[in-house]
Amino acid sequence: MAKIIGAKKVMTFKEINFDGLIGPTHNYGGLSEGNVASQKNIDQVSNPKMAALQGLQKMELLLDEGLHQGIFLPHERPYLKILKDLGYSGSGTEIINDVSKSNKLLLKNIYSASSMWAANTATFSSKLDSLDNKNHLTPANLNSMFHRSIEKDFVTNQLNDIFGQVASIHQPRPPIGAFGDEGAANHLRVSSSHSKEGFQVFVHGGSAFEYDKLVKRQALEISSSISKSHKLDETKVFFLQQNQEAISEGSFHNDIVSLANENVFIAHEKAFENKADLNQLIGILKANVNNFSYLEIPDALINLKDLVSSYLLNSQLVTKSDNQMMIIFPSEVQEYSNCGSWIDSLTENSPIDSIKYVDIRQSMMNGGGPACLRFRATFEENEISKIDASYLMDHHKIQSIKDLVGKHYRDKLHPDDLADPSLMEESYLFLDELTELLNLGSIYSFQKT
Ligand code: SUG
Repeated sequence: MAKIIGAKKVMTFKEINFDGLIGPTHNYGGLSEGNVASQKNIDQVSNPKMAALQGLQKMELLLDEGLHQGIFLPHERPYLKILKDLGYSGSGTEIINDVSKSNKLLLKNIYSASSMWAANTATFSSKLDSLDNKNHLTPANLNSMFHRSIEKDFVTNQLNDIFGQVASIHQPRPPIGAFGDEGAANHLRVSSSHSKEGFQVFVHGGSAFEYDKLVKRQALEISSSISKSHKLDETKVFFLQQNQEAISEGSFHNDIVSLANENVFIAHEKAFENKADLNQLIGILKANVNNFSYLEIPDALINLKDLVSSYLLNSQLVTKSDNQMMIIFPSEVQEYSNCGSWIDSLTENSPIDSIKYVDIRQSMMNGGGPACLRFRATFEENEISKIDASYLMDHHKIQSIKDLVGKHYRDKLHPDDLADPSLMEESYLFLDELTELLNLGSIYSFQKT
């Protein structure tokens, strides 16, 4: 019998974004050293309701543009488990009363809604890039800041629940000293398209073995270990060091000074420490990636200070379902004329087709722009159908979450209010009703006791 030779199956990969739903305890605690906005806005009054609605509106924009959109749930805050581990005991109210008297800073830390910045959730590698042909995910240990380091256990559980059928989920890297990992915020993938194998750029602050006063959140050793355990093809993996001046000016993550999507790579002139390493990388990408487009922002046009306060490059560059590229800027960039002149020529000078602006001011005031609020992955359509659908959004679900936010969230919150035990009750009630709305059962520890 004659052999029937079918056409080679073309795999099409689509982008999916998971945003961190902004939790009811969003506040300006001033917890992140090296993060200019967090330090500047310490002890301002936040509006958690507006924050969550702004985040949900950004998700709606992506849905409207035909992209897949999911959410990560807010974490259980206050996180009493940590306080119990530290020796506090009694009822929730007793514990909150005790810690608010003895250690206000600890109270702020266990109340932080920082899990909203989903770019720091994990590092993702596509099966197209892994030698074992599997998708890989490593939850970030977020070891540099106490309030963020307490995210990793719940993150690991959520990643297993959401992506367990489509990816190998690794354990976070051990939380030792300077061996920090801040996830996808320090990782770029450049490829001819989402459906083609890509080049990986891991960006780090330096070696964990080199002591420095500067807070360097991503250690070279961690980036390298992720590359190994994700079984990436070493010939296509690059490690670039963040420019130390950029870190000291407030670029605590690389996604504040550079970004990439498919064949587009944009960086500030001072994003990376070593120009020779960067030039070598650009040469390789030019030679191997179809229509590769590198755009460098000169310091003379937009200096680091303006770049960091506008968050121009913390924008979300996405490929829509019609394969057109869209960039989503935080509305703050419109206050900077130098950013405006650069944006004006963007669609002519690059493969980017359209530009949008979002108002996410509540998150921005803590140093979280459009790119910080989302975790991005690429999957084949049949894999997307294996992602736990409870976490996937449509307009109807977003409206129901908005209604729940409207019912439970405060519109004013000062860090002093964290001492009020009724905030704990309100927060847990919201999370409980949210898990009911999404049919998730009991996933928080307060639901299990
Ligand atoms: O880790 N802010 C976050 C902002 C994270 C931004 N993420 C990316 N660039 N991908 C951080 O510094 C501030 C919390 C406070 O001060 O209350 C905070 O954690």
